[in-house]
Amino acid sequence: NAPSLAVVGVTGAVGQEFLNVLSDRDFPYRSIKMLASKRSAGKQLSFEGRPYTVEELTHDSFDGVDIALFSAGGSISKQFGPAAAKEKGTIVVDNSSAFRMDDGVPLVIPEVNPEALSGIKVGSGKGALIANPNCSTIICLMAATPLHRRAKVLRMVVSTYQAASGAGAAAMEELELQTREVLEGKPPTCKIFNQQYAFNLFSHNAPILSNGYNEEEMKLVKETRKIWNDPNVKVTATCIRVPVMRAHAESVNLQFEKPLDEETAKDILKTAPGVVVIDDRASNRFPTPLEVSNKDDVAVGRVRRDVSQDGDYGLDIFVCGDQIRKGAALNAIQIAELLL
Ligand code: 2RA
Repeated sequence: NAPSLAVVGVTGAVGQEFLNVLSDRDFPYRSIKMLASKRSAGKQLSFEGRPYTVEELTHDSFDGVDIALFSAGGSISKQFGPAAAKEKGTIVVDNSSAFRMDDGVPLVIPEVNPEALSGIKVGSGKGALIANPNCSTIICLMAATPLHRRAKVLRMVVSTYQAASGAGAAAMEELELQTREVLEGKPPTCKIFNQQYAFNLFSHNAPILSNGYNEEEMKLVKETRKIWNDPNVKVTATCIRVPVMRAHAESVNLQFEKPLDEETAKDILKTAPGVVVIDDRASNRFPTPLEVSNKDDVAVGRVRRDVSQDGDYGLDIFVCGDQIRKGAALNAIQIAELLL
Protein backbone atom coordinates (compact mmCIF):
# COMPACT_ATOMS: atom_id res chain seq x y z
CA ASN A 1 0.00 0.00 0.00
CA ALA A 2 0.97 3.62 -0.44
CA PRO A 3 3.69 4.96 1.85
CA SER A 4 3.23 7.58 4.56
CA LEU A 5 5.33 10.66 3.83
CA ALA A 6 6.82 13.59 5.70
CA VAL A 7 8.26 16.77 4.20
CA VAL A 8 10.84 18.43 6.48
CA GLY A 9 11.42 22.12 5.74
CA VAL A 10 8.11 22.32 3.91
CA THR A 11 7.94 26.16 3.94
CA GLY A 12 11.29 26.63 2.16
CA ALA A 13 11.86 26.91 -1.62
CA VAL A 14 12.78 23.22 -1.97
CA GLY A 15 10.10 22.14 0.51
CA GLN A 16 7.45 23.82 -1.59
CA GLU A 17 8.92 22.24 -4.72
CA PHE A 18 8.71 18.81 -3.05
CA LEU A 19 4.94 19.33 -2.88
CA ASN A 20 4.76 20.52 -6.49
CA VAL A 21 6.71 17.51 -7.74
CA LEU A 22 4.81 14.98 -5.55
CA SER A 23 1.62 16.30 -7.07
CA ASP A 24 2.90 16.58 -10.66
CA ARG A 25 4.13 12.97 -10.58
CA ASP A 26 1.11 11.59 -8.75
CA PHE A 27 3.45 10.14 -6.14
CA PRO A 28 1.37 7.65 -4.11
CA TYR A 29 0.91 8.35 -0.38
CA ARG A 30 -1.57 7.34 2.30
CA SER A 31 -0.70 10.31 4.49
CA ILE A 32 1.69 13.26 4.45
CA LYS A 33 3.09 15.35 7.31
CA MET A 34 4.16 18.95 6.78
CA LEU A 35 7.08 19.59 9.13
CA ALA A 36 9.04 22.77 9.83
CA SER A 37 10.60 24.77 12.64
CA LYS A 38 8.65 26.01 15.68
CA ARG A 39 8.49 29.41 13.94
CA SER A 40 6.45 27.97 11.07
CA ALA A 41 4.37 25.51 13.12
CA GLY A 42 0.65 26.27 12.89
CA LYS A 43 0.79 27.70 9.36
CA GLN A 44 -2.02 26.43 7.18
CA LEU A 45 -1.34 25.10 3.69
CA SER A 46 -3.33 23.29 1.07
CA PHE A 47 -1.98 20.31 -0.85
CA GLU A 48 -3.90 18.48 -3.53
CA GLY A 49 -7.07 20.21 -2.41
CA ARG A 50 -6.77 19.21 1.24
CA PRO A 51 -5.89 21.52 4.17
CA TYR A 52 -2.80 20.79 6.26
CA THR A 53 -1.33 22.45 9.35
CA VAL A 54 2.44 22.73 9.49
CA GLU A 55 3.70 20.80 12.54
CA GLU A 56 6.84 21.49 14.55
CA LEU A 57 9.55 18.96 13.74
CA THR A 58 10.32 16.60 16.65
CA HIS A 59 11.79 13.10 16.86
CA ASP A 60 8.30 11.68 17.28
CA SER A 61 7.23 13.33 14.01
CA PHE A 62 8.56 10.23 12.25
CA ASP A 63 6.39 7.68 14.05
CA GLY A 64 4.84 5.62 11.27
CA VAL A 65 6.55 7.60 8.50
CA ASP A 66 7.86 5.48 5.63
CA ILE A 67 9.67 8.21 3.62
CA ALA A 68 10.85 11.60 4.84
CA LEU A 69 12.08 14.24 2.38
CA PHE A 70 14.47 16.65 4.13
CA SER A 71 15.47 20.11 3.00
CA ALA A 72 15.96 22.15 6.14
CA GLY A 73 19.72 22.59 6.32
CA GLY A 74 22.53 20.31 7.45
CA SER A 75 22.11 20.80 11.19
CA ILE A 76 18.43 19.75 11.12
CA SER A 77 19.34 16.73 8.97
CA LYS A 78 22.04 15.74 11.46
CA GLN A 79 19.73 16.25 14.45
CA PHE A 80 16.77 14.27 13.10
CA GLY A 81 17.80 12.18 10.06
CA PRO A 82 19.82 9.31 11.54
CA ALA A 83 17.41 8.89 14.47
CA ALA A 84 14.40 8.75 12.15
CA ALA A 85 16.13 6.07 10.08
CA LYS A 86 17.44 4.04 13.02
CA GLU A 87 14.64 4.33 15.57
CA LYS A 88 11.56 4.84 13.40
CA GLY A 89 12.47 2.77 10.35
CA THR A 90 11.98 5.83 8.14
CA ILE A 91 13.76 6.12 4.80
CA VAL A 92 15.26 9.60 4.81
CA VAL A 93 16.11 11.33 1.52
CA ASP A 94 18.24 14.27 2.59
CA ASN A 95 18.85 17.27 0.34
CA SER A 96 21.49 18.75 2.67
CA SER A 97 25.23 18.09 2.40
CA ALA A 98 25.33 16.53 5.90
CA PHE A 99 25.83 12.87 4.93
CA ARG A 100 26.73 12.96 1.21
CA MET A 101 30.31 11.78 1.69
CA ASP A 102 29.58 9.29 4.48
CA ASP A 103 30.45 5.67 3.70
CA GLY A 104 27.30 3.62 3.55
CA VAL A 105 25.12 6.62 2.59
CA PRO A 106 24.10 6.31 -1.07
CA LEU A 107 24.60 9.56 -3.03
CA VAL A 108 22.19 9.15 -5.95
CA ILE A 109 21.12 10.61 -9.26
CA PRO A 110 18.47 8.12 -10.44
CA GLU A 111 19.45 8.40 -14.12
CA VAL A 112 23.13 7.91 -13.22
CA ASN A 113 23.63 5.44 -10.36
CA PRO A 114 20.30 3.86 -9.28
CA GLU A 115 22.18 0.72 -8.32
CA ALA A 116 23.45 2.58 -5.26
CA LEU A 117 19.93 2.19 -3.79
CA SER A 118 19.97 -1.61 -3.88
CA GLY A 119 18.63 -3.19 -0.74
CA ILE A 120 16.56 -0.15 0.29
CA LYS A 121 12.80 -0.65 -0.07
CA VAL A 122 9.71 0.97 1.41
CA GLY A 123 7.86 -1.46 3.68
CA SER A 124 10.97 -3.48 4.49
CA GLY A 125 10.77 -2.09 8.03
CA LYS A 126 14.41 -1.07 7.70
CA GLY A 127 15.10 2.66 7.72
CA ALA A 128 17.84 4.24 5.63
CA LEU A 129 19.66 7.48 5.02
CA ILE A 130 20.04 8.54 1.36
CA ALA A 131 21.77 11.73 0.23
CA ASN A 132 20.62 13.95 -2.62
CA PRO A 133 23.70 15.37 -4.38
CA ASN A 134 24.38 19.09 -4.56
CA CYS A 135 22.39 20.84 -7.29
CA SER A 136 25.44 21.86 -9.34
CA THR A 137 26.67 18.26 -9.21
CA ILE A 138 23.31 16.85 -10.36
CA ILE A 139 22.98 19.29 -13.26
CA CYS A 140 26.57 18.73 -14.43
CA LEU A 141 26.49 14.93 -14.20
CA MET A 142 23.13 14.58 -15.94
CA ALA A 143 24.94 15.65 -19.13
CA ALA A 144 28.49 14.44 -18.42
CA THR A 145 27.63 10.89 -17.35
CA PRO A 146 26.19 9.57 -20.64
CA LEU A 147 29.44 10.71 -22.29
CA HIS A 148 31.53 9.28 -19.45
CA ARG A 149 29.86 5.90 -19.87
CA ARG A 150 30.86 5.85 -23.55
CA ALA A 151 34.41 7.26 -23.47
CA LYS A 152 35.44 7.45 -19.77
CA VAL A 153 36.09 10.96 -18.51
CA LEU A 154 39.67 11.32 -17.24
CA ARG A 155 39.37 15.02 -16.35
CA MET A 156 36.43 17.43 -15.99
CA VAL A 157 36.71 21.21 -15.63
CA VAL A 158 33.50 22.95 -14.56
CA SER A 159 32.63 26.64 -14.38
CA THR A 160 29.23 27.26 -12.83
CA TYR A 161 26.87 30.24 -13.09
CA GLN A 162 24.59 29.61 -10.10
CA ALA A 163 21.14 31.03 -9.53
CA ALA A 164 19.83 32.89 -6.50
CA SER A 165 17.54 29.99 -5.57
CA GLY A 166 20.58 27.99 -4.45
CA ALA A 167 20.86 30.43 -1.56
CA GLY A 168 17.16 30.13 -0.73
CA ALA A 169 13.91 32.00 -1.22
CA ALA A 170 15.23 35.04 0.65
CA ALA A 171 18.08 35.39 -1.85
CA MET A 172 15.60 35.32 -4.74
CA GLU A 173 13.58 38.04 -3.01
CA GLU A 174 16.73 40.11 -2.44
CA LEU A 175 17.73 39.84 -6.10
CA GLU A 176 14.33 41.16 -7.14
CA LEU A 177 14.37 43.93 -4.52
CA GLN A 178 17.91 45.03 -5.43
CA THR A 179 17.07 45.08 -9.13
CA ARG A 180 14.19 47.47 -8.46
CA GLU A 181 16.29 49.59 -6.10
CA VAL A 182 19.19 49.93 -8.52
CA LEU A 183 16.88 50.82 -11.39
CA GLU A 184 15.33 53.49 -9.18
CA GLY A 185 18.76 54.84 -8.34
CA LYS A 186 18.52 53.67 -4.71
CA PRO A 187 21.30 51.90 -2.78
CA PRO A 188 20.79 48.09 -2.94
CA THR A 189 19.59 46.23 0.17
CA CYS A 190 22.35 43.72 0.98
CA LYS A 191 21.12 41.36 3.74
CA ILE A 192 21.70 37.87 2.28
CA PHE A 193 24.92 38.65 0.43
CA ASN A 194 27.37 41.28 1.66
CA GLN A 195 27.59 42.89 -1.76
CA GLN A 196 25.40 44.04 -4.61
CA TYR A 197 23.94 41.10 -6.52
CA ALA A 198 21.76 42.84 -9.12
CA PHE A 199 23.68 43.56 -12.36
CA ASN A 200 26.70 41.91 -10.77
CA LEU A 201 28.19 38.44 -10.21
CA PHE A 202 30.60 37.11 -7.61
CA SER A 203 32.49 34.07 -6.44
CA HIS A 204 30.02 31.65 -4.79
CA ASN A 205 29.16 32.65 -1.23
CA ALA A 206 30.14 29.24 0.26
CA PRO A 207 33.09 29.34 2.72
CA ILE A 208 36.62 29.19 1.27
CA LEU A 209 38.65 26.13 2.34
CA SER A 210 42.38 25.88 3.11
CA ASN A 211 43.12 24.89 -0.50
CA GLY A 212 41.54 28.09 -1.80
CA TYR A 213 38.48 26.32 -3.22
CA ASN A 214 35.05 27.10 -1.82
CA GLU A 215 32.79 24.37 -0.40
CA GLU A 216 30.60 24.40 -3.50
CA GLU A 217 33.56 23.62 -5.75
CA MET A 218 34.84 20.81 -3.55
CA LYS A 219 31.33 19.30 -3.49
CA LEU A 220 31.52 18.96 -7.28
CA VAL A 221 34.98 17.37 -7.02
CA LYS A 222 34.12 14.88 -4.28
CA GLU A 223 30.54 14.06 -5.20
CA THR A 224 31.46 13.29 -8.83
CA ARG A 225 34.05 10.75 -7.67
CA LYS A 226 31.54 9.07 -5.34
CA ILE A 227 28.64 9.03 -7.81
CA TRP A 228 30.82 7.70 -10.63
CA ASN A 229 32.54 5.38 -8.18
CA ASP A 230 35.82 6.60 -9.66
CA PRO A 231 38.27 7.98 -7.10
CA ASN A 232 40.77 8.84 -9.83
CA VAL A 233 38.72 11.07 -12.10
CA LYS A 234 40.27 14.53 -12.09
CA VAL A 235 37.75 17.29 -11.39
CA THR A 236 38.23 20.99 -10.82
CA ALA A 237 35.59 23.71 -10.57
CA THR A 238 34.98 27.42 -10.21
CA CYS A 239 31.54 28.27 -8.83
CA ILE A 240 30.08 31.73 -9.37
CA ARG A 241 26.80 33.25 -8.16
CA VAL A 242 25.00 35.09 -10.98
CA PRO A 243 21.85 37.28 -10.98
CA VAL A 244 19.49 34.59 -12.30
CA MET A 245 16.46 33.40 -10.34
CA ARG A 246 16.24 29.59 -10.26
CA ALA A 247 18.32 27.75 -12.85
CA HIS A 248 22.03 27.03 -12.86
CA ALA A 249 24.21 27.17 -15.95
CA GLU A 250 27.51 25.29 -16.21
CA SER A 251 30.34 25.25 -18.73
CA VAL A 252 31.94 21.79 -18.71
CA ASN A 253 35.17 20.69 -20.36
CA LEU A 254 35.69 16.92 -20.61
CA GLN A 255 38.86 14.98 -21.42
CA PHE A 256 38.30 11.34 -22.36
CA GLU A 257 40.25 8.12 -22.28
CA LYS A 258 38.72 7.02 -25.60
CA PRO A 259 37.91 9.27 -28.60
CA LEU A 260 34.38 10.70 -28.76
CA ASP A 261 33.49 13.02 -31.63
CA GLU A 262 30.95 15.81 -31.24
CA GLU A 263 28.29 14.23 -33.50
CA THR A 264 28.39 10.95 -31.58
CA ALA A 265 28.29 12.93 -28.34
CA LYS A 266 25.18 14.78 -29.49
CA ASP A 267 23.50 11.52 -30.49
CA ILE A 268 24.26 10.07 -27.06
CA LEU A 269 22.86 13.14 -25.31
CA LYS A 270 19.71 13.15 -27.46
CA THR A 271 18.77 9.75 -26.06
CA ALA A 272 19.99 10.38 -22.51
CA PRO A 273 17.18 10.27 -19.89
CA GLY A 274 16.29 13.64 -18.37
CA VAL A 275 18.35 15.55 -20.95
CA VAL A 276 17.32 17.70 -23.92
CA VAL A 277 19.77 18.96 -26.53
CA ILE A 278 19.46 22.63 -27.55
CA ASP A 279 22.31 23.14 -29.99
CA ASP A 280 21.38 25.29 -32.99
CA ARG A 281 24.56 26.92 -34.26
CA ALA A 282 22.88 28.53 -37.28
CA SER A 283 20.62 30.62 -35.08
CA ASN A 284 23.02 30.75 -32.13
CA ARG A 285 20.35 29.13 -29.93
CA PHE A 286 21.65 27.22 -26.91
CA PRO A 287 20.43 26.39 -23.37
CA THR A 288 19.43 29.28 -21.14
CA PRO A 289 18.38 29.34 -17.45
CA LEU A 290 15.03 30.87 -18.33
CA GLU A 291 14.23 28.13 -20.83
CA VAL A 292 14.85 25.32 -18.30
CA SER A 293 13.21 27.04 -15.30
CA ASN A 294 10.33 25.06 -13.75
CA LYS A 295 11.12 22.12 -16.05
CA ASP A 296 12.37 18.62 -15.25
CA ASP A 297 14.95 18.20 -18.00
CA VAL A 298 18.51 19.46 -18.05
CA ALA A 299 19.38 21.18 -21.35
CA VAL A 300 22.77 20.77 -23.02
CA GLY A 301 24.30 22.53 -26.02
CA ARG A 302 27.52 24.10 -27.38
CA VAL A 303 28.73 20.53 -27.89
CA ARG A 304 32.04 20.89 -29.66
CA ARG A 305 35.41 19.22 -29.97
CA ASP A 306 37.91 20.71 -27.53
CA VAL A 307 40.46 22.27 -29.90
CA SER A 308 43.11 22.21 -27.19
CA GLN A 309 43.12 18.39 -27.28
CA ASP A 310 44.59 16.09 -29.96
CA GLY A 311 41.92 14.32 -32.01
CA ASP A 312 38.56 13.62 -30.39
CA TYR A 313 39.75 13.22 -26.81
CA GLY A 314 38.08 16.37 -25.51
CA LEU A 315 34.65 18.03 -25.61
CA ASP A 316 33.24 21.32 -24.35
CA ILE A 317 29.53 21.46 -23.44
CA PHE A 318 27.17 23.98 -21.84
CA VAL A 319 24.46 22.78 -19.46
CA CYS A 320 21.45 24.47 -17.82
CA GLY A 321 19.12 22.96 -15.22
CA ASP A 322 16.47 24.11 -12.76
CA GLN A 323 18.20 24.26 -9.37
CA ILE A 324 15.09 23.80 -7.24
CA ARG A 325 13.56 21.08 -9.39
CA LYS A 326 16.07 18.65 -10.92
CA GLY A 327 18.78 20.19 -8.75
CA ALA A 328 16.91 19.27 -5.57
CA ALA A 329 13.21 18.34 -5.25
CA LEU A 330 12.70 16.28 -8.41
CA ASN A 331 15.90 14.29 -7.94
CA ALA A 332 14.95 13.44 -4.35
CA ILE A 333 11.47 12.31 -5.37
CA GLN A 334 12.81 10.25 -8.26
CA ILE A 335 14.97 8.51 -5.65
CA ALA A 336 11.85 7.87 -3.55
CA GLU A 337 10.06 6.45 -6.61
CA LEU A 338 12.80 3.84 -6.96
CA LEU A 339 12.12 2.68 -3.39
CA LEU A 340 8.42 1.91 -3.90
C1 2RA B 1 23.89 26.79 -4.03
N1 2RA B 1 24.31 24.44 -4.30
O1 2RA B 1 23.54 26.93 -5.21
C2 2RA B 1 23.91 25.45 -3.37
C3 2RA B 1 22.55 25.16 -2.82
N2 2RA B 1 22.47 23.92 -2.23
O2 2RA B 1 24.22 27.75 -3.33
